[in-house]
Amino acid sequence: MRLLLAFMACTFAALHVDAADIRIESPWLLEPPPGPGNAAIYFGLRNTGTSELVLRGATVEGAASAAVHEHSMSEGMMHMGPAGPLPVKAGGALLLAPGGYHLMVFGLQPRPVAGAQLPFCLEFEGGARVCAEAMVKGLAEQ
Ligand SMILES: [Cu+2]
Repeated sequence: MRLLLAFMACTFAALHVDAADIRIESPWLLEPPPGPGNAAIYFGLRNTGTSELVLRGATVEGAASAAVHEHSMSEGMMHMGPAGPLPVKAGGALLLAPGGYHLMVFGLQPRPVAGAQLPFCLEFEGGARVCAEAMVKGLAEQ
């Protein structure tokens, strides 16, 4: 019985993640150079709810695909690659910023230009989905 209760509590916690508890703060990206249309979106992610959030994936308007990436240093070189699902504690926040986590976007068509807004949606464990518009900045404004 105790096991069953624990299982039910977990299920409830996962289902209880509410889009209203998730804030995407100041999303932006640098205008991608001419070419394949790859870019990195940066933003703050705030969890105002009472259960942990787990960022699983994303969709970006006009993009072939998008994934959470992480920059890391090894042997004096900057590398980047896919990051696992990212947890954000209840009441906590996570910053996706240059040199760290970012939302990697591949194959953006048409290529967004400085001054435009790029719509995107984040997907969380439990099914919550939150959308925002990232501001496209020119090289001089970053
Ligand atoms: Cu990347």
